Amino acid sequence: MSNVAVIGAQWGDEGKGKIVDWLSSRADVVVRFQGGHNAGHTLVIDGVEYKLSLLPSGIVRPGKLSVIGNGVVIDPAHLLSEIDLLRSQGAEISPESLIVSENAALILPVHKAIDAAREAMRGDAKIGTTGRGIGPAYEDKIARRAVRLGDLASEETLLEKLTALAAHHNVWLAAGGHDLVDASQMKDDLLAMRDAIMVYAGQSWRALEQARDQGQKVLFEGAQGVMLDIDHGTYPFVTSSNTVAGQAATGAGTGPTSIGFVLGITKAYTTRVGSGPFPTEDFGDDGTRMGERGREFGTVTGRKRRCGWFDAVMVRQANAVAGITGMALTKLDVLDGFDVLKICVGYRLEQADGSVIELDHFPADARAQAACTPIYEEMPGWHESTQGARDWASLPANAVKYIRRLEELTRTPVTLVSTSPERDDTILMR
Ligand code: 2SA
Ligand code: MG
Repeated sequence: MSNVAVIGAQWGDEGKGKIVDWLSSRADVVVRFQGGHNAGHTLVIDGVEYKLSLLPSGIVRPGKLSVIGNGVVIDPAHLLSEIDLLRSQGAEISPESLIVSENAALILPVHKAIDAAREAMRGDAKIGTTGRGIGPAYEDKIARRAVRLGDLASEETLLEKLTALAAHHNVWLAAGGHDLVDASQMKDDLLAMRDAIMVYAGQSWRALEQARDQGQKVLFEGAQGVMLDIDHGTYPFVTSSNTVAGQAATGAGTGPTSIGFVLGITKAYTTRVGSGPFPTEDFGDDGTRMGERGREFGTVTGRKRRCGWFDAVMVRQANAVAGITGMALTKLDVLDGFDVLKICVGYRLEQADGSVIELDHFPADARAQAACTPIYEEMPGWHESTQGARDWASLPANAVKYIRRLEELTRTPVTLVSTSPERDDTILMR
């Protein structure tokens, strides 16, 4: 196995957790490279359920090195509580098994407050963020005023940076009638966590350099999905980081040549949480059935996910921009029992002059994205159960046809198919 990057190819929640766990059992190093605790995976190992949102999935497996790369935004209080929770469940977490990049930007309580205030201001146009302060923390990073993990080492540096940060944010907070933030209070709160957290501070690039020198296998663990990418997604209804495979290198401290295979996790239908365009969303019985059969509720915020048909136009585009080598098709069993399956193969878009054009790609403009209506191709469904299928031969003929058609339309091979949350209910293709 070469080094693998796992990327969600839709809007997150594609079922990365199971696949990442399966791959992390074969890797030596597991690294997160973007996002923060807005991600959420549930892993079930030997009957114990672990909920992870910031820590890499390797953390629950003895003998693996977990790395939180520089591209991640870290809420230090959350990091410590997640470590405590996993420890209480028996995971062994030590500075030998966990390295957190010293140049990762921190999420502070002020970021969470700004996230909430902005969402309230947006009203109906709200993005539907996870409310974790992710966006405002990335803004500060890009604006070069972020406090980074390594800054905790010096009380003086910390106070200096927090003073500048408070001065910046208080202007806006005051104007909106919000509570102001106090630099010295923030400094004291961070210093109270310093000893517990700094034992893990290190260089993610060095961990990857060592892995390379020792011929170890690295798994790059993506969060969210390509359509939530800050550049390539449904902007502005996106998260504030790059979620594509290119970011795996940048956000971990290595180069693109370190990544051998990019596995795109793709649900056999489509879901989305939060607001924003979703051309194939189904508001009728079919969407309801997908939501119920697929138990489509968010891991982080518990929100109900919007459901709809597979969008081959979007996934083809996602596969191209994310550099996806092969797809893992998940939750195929949720489609059991449908008479007819629809696949989106293009969009219709009405122009200002009333004429209608057809598109073979998802447009960049937000208005156009929202106005796209899907052009569907229909395929016969199957009534047999695919749940728990472990080999290609046991899939109904129509399920095989469906998968083959998705490969053609997205121009990407399906590398594996997942037929239940159980690790072994996975079909490896070719
Ligand atoms: P934010 O909080 O600024 O990142 O929110 C911006 C938008 O991004 C969406 N978002 C997500 N959508 C689906 N899943 C997410 N996390 C997964 C989970 C994790 C995963 O909860 O299971 O699959 O890796 C996630 N995180 C952010 C959010 O709904 C807003 O639309
Ligand atoms: Mg998830």
